[in-house]
Amino acid sequence: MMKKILFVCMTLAALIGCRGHFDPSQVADATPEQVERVEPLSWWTGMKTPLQLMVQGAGISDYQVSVEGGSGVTARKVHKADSPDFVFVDVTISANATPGTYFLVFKKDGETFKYPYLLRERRAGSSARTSFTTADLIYLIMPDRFADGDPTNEEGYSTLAPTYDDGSAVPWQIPALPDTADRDRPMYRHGGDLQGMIDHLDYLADLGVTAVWSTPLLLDNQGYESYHGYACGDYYHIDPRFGDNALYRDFVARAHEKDIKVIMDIVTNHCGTAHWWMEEAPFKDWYHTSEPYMQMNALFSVYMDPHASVKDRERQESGWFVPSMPDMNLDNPFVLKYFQQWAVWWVEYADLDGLRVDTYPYNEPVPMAQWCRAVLDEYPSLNIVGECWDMNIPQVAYWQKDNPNVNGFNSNLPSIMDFPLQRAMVSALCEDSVGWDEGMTRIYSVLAQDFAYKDLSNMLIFFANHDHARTGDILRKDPARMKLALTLLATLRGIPQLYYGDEMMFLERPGFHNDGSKRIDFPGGWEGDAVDLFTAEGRAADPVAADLHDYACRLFNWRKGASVIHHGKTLHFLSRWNEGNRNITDNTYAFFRYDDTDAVFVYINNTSEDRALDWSHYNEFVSGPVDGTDVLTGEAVTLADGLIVAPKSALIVSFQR
Ligand SMILES: [Ca+2]
Ligand SMILES: [Ca+2]
Repeated sequence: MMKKILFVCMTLAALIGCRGHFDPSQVADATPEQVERVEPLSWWTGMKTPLQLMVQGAGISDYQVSVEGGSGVTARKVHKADSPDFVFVDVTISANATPGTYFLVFKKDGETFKYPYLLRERRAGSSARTSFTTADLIYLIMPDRFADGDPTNEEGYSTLAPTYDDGSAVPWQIPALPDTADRDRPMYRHGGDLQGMIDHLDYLADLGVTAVWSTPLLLDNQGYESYHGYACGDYYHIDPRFGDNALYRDFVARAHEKDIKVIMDIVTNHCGTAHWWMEEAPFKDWYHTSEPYMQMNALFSVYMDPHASVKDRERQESGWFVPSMPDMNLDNPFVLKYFQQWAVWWVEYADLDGLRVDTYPYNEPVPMAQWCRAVLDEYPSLNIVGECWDMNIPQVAYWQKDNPNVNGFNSNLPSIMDFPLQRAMVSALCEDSVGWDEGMTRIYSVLAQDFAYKDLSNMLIFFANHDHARTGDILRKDPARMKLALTLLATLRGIPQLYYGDEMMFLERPGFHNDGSKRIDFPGGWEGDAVDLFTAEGRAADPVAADLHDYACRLFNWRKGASVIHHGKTLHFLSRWNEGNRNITDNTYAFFRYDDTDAVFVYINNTSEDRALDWSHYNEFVSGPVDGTDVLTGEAVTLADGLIVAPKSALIVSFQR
């Protein structure tokens, strides 16, 4: 079905008067053919990031471009592209520039037309915005699978037309959206959206969530499997099946009202084959060619391997992620600039609290490091976490800001995802064997390599995300093991991230086995769902979900106020000891998180038997019995020899030093 909605911005020109010699009423508005697109959609006064507009229109490179209206804004330089249908305009915005609507004026052989451009006033304190830290619990949502708050938008027609602050229409043609909604099919759209996320902010706040990372919400107009959003079709518009730009901003504002931060998922490495610029790109090298098609090799070692071949590096850097996702060429300075100001635009427009960068090491490393620096120049306290999916600790460490790499490379990326710890956690918790390197020893061994990381406080820890099998399935559908996973997430060093539904051990949808079936619909997110796990009444019908939810709720709400967990050091003990001339290993793990005044003792019993605490084993930290508080029950408890910890359970005790 092909429908087009044209937003022609006649009203803007008429709405706002201009000073100076330029009289916009005397000049024709650009038609959508003359100026099809200007990005960024708008900008602000008082920004550090220099503005470079991308203008698309038939034969636009034949025109001279100037800026009229207001004061203090000029077109400094116009760059031609390979295509005559694009120009890039460097715009100078002086310190005394006034906010309001300006006009891009295009002139050629006596022909003149104009295009309105909105310069907003920057919100006070914007550049000093703070971000997600170890004090947060990040909750990862896949919007299509979370909750359907607006059943009328499934075909891509938002209930809200995109508008600027002043109510005028944003010029955008909503493309035909071919992928259909069908909840019976895991790889199709299911209809979850921004309104659904807004509707359940209270659920998140009650759980102890203080930040939301959602998988991409921007337009993904691929014909199939578009629900995940990672094949972008338009970097400046929210997919109408999720809502629109204004609703995204509303979601952030409402999240902030509940002290929940919002982290945007950034994909610079690739777009989708249905992206508008795949019909005509500004430059021939805007993205890496698919002729011949080159598949990326997922080989991050090429950047630090002294023996790496050029061939392997080329495939890593320039190969396509999959045939439906063209690989962007960040070595083209206009592409890099495009993505730098795009990220800044979304932070500023939507009032974001952080960024998550997808497939980080698939981007060209040096331009991507410049991207990070540019974003952080604008927002020095913003946190950015990169997906560096590798199990090799020195290679993961390589990607963190200021890591002393032998080749001098500095990614400028503050935070990295701790994939080695993720694998250790799920492997350990489903193992009952007690070989030297098995069970809980895996976690001990991974954390023992923390010396490799530049900034431990910026390790993002998790036991699952949207690319993994459901942890409940891996942990043999055992709620007790799931509680241990939640315990580790809440008490180990770093910034914890929980994947939606893991608080209640969501399992893969039966009868299917693909990415979509692991990304199941949150029960209760759709009208008519048989079970509603968003509410206590609904959970009452599912005792396992209710019990796990209660456990997670206690744990994460306690963690919110436990600054020793946010900032404390770690002291951990290997559970292996001598018995005669033999080493005995045990499937337990004990550690302290501590600072000068407070401590938390965590003991994970991953065995199938009771374990009696050998408290004197830890006497280098504290000697003699200690009175503390059981974090899970709130009851007083004395840490001493012989304290019993039940099978497959955790003891978490906080005490004063
Ligand atoms: Ca919907
Ligand atoms: Ca790439």
